Amino acid sequence: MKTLQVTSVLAFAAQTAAHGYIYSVNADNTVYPGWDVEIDSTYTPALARIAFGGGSVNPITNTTTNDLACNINHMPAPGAIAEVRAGSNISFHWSRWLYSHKGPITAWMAPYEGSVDAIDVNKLAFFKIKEETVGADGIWANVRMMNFTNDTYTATIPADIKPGTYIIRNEIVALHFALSVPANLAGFNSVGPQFYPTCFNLRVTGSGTATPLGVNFPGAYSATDPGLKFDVYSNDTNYPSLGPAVYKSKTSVALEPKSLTVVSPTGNDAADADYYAKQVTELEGRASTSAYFDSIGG
Ligand SMILES: [Cu+2]
Repeated sequence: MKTLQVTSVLAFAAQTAAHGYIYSVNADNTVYPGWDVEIDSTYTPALARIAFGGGSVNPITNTTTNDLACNINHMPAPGAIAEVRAGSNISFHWSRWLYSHKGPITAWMAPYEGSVDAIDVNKLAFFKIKEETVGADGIWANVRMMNFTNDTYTATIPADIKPGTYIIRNEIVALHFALSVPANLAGFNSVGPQFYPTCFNLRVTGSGTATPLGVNFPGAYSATDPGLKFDVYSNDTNYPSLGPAVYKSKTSVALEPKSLTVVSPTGNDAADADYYAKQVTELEGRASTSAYFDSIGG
């Protein structure tokens, strides 16, 4: 039916607009722009970002694709780097996410050598530094993030890792369609897990020596993993985890307090005002689209 097809296309476009992205990162008390999918790609020359750019917010639905490492379009490579002290916190600030998209949220790090534009993200060895899944209260990581931590996900840089350059990867895995897709959404969703990763460029300082073993993306997950076949509509709170265990630092460190710094998104005060105004409009629009998709379970 023609009307139905048109509706499906519109719904697909709207659903794409509903997915969130990381628009800001607080790395050891310095706030960096993330990658604003609607705004950043409109600047020439490219803005210097700690994020791998591109801007796809679409789900990755395959555990064997190269896109699993740092998302679909991960160019341009970062033109900036965030300096963090081993043992400090890093917070990823997402635009409004979706309550329906239940699943684990993780953070990973991988060391690299040389220039960031020359690295092959599929050859990096990522170790997991944090995994949040479903709590004993039945509340999933995505819901916790939306309701209790102001849409931010925070991980701690392991205190004992060797100083140097790293890629940090924050990923939401959505399992709401892992086992089946409801009839009203079947036209534009396939059965299976969905992956939403983003990567950022870090320089870690400190005196650690640890070099945790890592895994590659793709490679870390398999479509048959119990953690990807999990029924998020059950009341089961024994989620089996996904991928390797979280790396735990063997040491702790007492860091001096550091005052908050905000990095300008454009390098120019007048242009920043315009940038932030556009961003607010964009974030509000996405929030209302997300709320609509939550209301229909999409
Ligand atoms: Cu989705």
